[in-house]
Amino acid sequence: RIGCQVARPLVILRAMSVSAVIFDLDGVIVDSAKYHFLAWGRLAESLGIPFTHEQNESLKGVSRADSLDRILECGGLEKTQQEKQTLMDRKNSWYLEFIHKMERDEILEGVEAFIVALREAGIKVALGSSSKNARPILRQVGLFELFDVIVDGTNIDRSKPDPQVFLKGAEQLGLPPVECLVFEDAYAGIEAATTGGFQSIGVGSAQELSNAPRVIPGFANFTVADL
Ligand code: B16
Ligand code: MG
Repeated sequence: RIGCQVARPLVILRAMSVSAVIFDLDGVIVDSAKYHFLAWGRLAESLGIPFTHEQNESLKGVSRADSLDRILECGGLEKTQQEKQTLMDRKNSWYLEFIHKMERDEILEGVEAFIVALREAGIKVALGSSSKNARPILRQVGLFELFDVIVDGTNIDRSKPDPQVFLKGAEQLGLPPVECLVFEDAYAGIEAATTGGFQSIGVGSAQELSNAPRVIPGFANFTVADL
């Protein structure tokens, strides 16, 4: 009992200190979710499977392979591994057509200024994305150089809600998860952060991110002092 009384204030103090911020990419830094929706929608249509915005919402943060499995399951279709690879390649080539046309004005409002302010405040900045296209997207919109650490879909074998992407980020930052704050737009991403022992803030709608300890609509009026 005495041990509990001593430990509790320490935990609270540590939870409040933020030494690094780990950003998700799709839906937090850029709105590429709309391009995933268009590309998956086109693939689903070609297979005769209806694909809605609600389904797209449930694929946020989920890997390409797992997303395809969920879509095929919805349509009651079974494919071989080779056929699945062909379908994923097709979807990705359509997705990349959109990504290659992305402009800097597709960076979500306020997030670049917030990242710059974090760096000025001595807080490290990392990316934790399930996307295998994360590095090209960051380069395309001119944000690549702002990140101290990048972990993406090419570095992990388990996508969100597994915490692997964030745990690798913390490891590369040289920090314990509790000192890192994750910004996420996906329910699966908040789950990953919580399971990994990270602090987290949801970006988007409080209704969709009901598992997040705190939710902000975006970075438009958000400053380092608000952390
Ligand atoms: P790719 P995030 C995730 O990125 C997306 O939210 C998810 O919709 C997508 O399926 C996944 O990346 C894989 O993307 O096909 O580009 O490898 O939100 O974790 O930054
Ligand atoms: Mg996301």
